[in-house]
Amino acid sequence: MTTNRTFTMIKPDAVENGHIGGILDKITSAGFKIVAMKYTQLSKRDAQEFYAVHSERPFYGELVDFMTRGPIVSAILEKDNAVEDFRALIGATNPTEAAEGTIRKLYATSIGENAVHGSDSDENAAIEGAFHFAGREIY
Ligand code: RTP
Ligand code: MG
Repeated sequence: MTTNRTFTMIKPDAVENGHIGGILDKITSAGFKIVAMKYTQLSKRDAQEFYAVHSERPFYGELVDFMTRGPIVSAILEKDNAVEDFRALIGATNPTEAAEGTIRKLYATSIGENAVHGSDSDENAAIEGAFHFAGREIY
């Protein structure tokens, strides 16, 4: 699969723990170019809509509470094969299963509070990017 853009968020746990700089360094050092970025906080409604695909899962309420408890950094990233390469860079959902050197291995706290989001398909990357950014905010 090849694509050139993906969408990410640095989640509230990583912001609280002072890891914005470390995570952005990993992202840009891996060859991703930032084409849109903002520091913002999700409302409950935003988080419910963003994670609607998980609405029947037992962790949905906890996930919405977590993702709205403090600011996040959201960004659109550009690179060849962006979606797949970024998922490799962040590592497994559960940091105890994440490979050495991945962002989640380095910075995540738990399976729920796992430092970063990465889109799981080209289609979702486009939907998620458009959810967070107006066209004029993307360079
Ligand atoms: P993400 O969407 O954030 O990039 O993470 P992912 O694809 O690796 O994982 P996904 O299955 O899409 O789950 C979305 C987020 O929900 C939280 N979660 N908590 N407590 C739990 O068992 C649990 N499982 C998932 C995590 O914040 C996960 O990233
Ligand atoms: Mg996911």
